[in-house]
Amino acid sequence: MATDLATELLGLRLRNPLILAAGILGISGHTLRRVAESGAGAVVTKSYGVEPRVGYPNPTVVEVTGGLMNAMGLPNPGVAELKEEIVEAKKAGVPVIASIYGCSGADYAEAAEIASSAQPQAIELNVSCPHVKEVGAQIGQDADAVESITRSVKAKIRIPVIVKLTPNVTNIAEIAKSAQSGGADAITAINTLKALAIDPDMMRPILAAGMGGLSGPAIKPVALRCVYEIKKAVDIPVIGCGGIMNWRDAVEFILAGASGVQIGTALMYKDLMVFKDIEEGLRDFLARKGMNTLAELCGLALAA
Ligand code: RRO
Repeated sequence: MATDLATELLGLRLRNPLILAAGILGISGHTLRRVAESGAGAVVTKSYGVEPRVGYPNPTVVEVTGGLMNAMGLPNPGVAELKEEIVEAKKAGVPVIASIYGCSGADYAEAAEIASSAQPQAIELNVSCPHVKEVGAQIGQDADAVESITRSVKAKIRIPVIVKLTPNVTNIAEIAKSAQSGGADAITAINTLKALAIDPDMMRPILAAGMGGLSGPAIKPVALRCVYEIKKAVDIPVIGCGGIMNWRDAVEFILAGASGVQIGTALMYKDLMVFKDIEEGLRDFLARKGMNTLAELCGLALAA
């Protein structure tokens, strides 16, 4: 039997477990389609809310040791605009996941309902942006809010709901359990880590918004720890996200129990080839280990 990277996730069949993370190349259907055609197994859109948002002024991104910091401020044209982007993205033939945000259960439910009318294959609830007040990590740090928002969304839509969590909490496993109690079908772990960069010459924070979210290789061990802790606490699938740059990183997340991995910052360093590169590396790794499927690898490190 040949090595097969196909992954069963949320009742969907992904040709491989490599998913474009929210926020990178995800605002337009054309870029989503390009990413899908470059080898991703599924793609996640930028986070959309009920109302349009301009986002923060520049600078919104800065490179730091070990990765990038961003404070984009959720720029998006409003979820009503998402439909044509999803229609375009779906032409590539891989699952499209719509990321949405809000500031209350009613808000999330409305955004989810509008987004699902565009027929994405799943919805990802962003309850974890580290630097936009009221619509981000403030929700994701509150276990009761995560549970009730998830429940409100599940009551409104039929497609699978993924909840993307923030690492900026004391006990991420408890938050994951709340998402599961609210009816989440899967968890994505993690969003960016709240961080600060200061320019010594300017004597002020570099990003216009002050604080930002750190992504990239610097956060990989934190993300891996979160996936491991969550997987031990819940029964639903976990999607790993945070600093995955190559096939070895992807293998580590799968060993920690991830059923799929999201890739974002690596695109800034490695371009769209990253999906094919990681796919090839994963295939070779499985063959070297005498395994045929990713399911054989998933969670093996949890027993240790
Ligand atoms: O738009 C952003 O500034 C942003 C979001 Br919504 C998020 O979820 N995570 C992040 O690092 N930045």
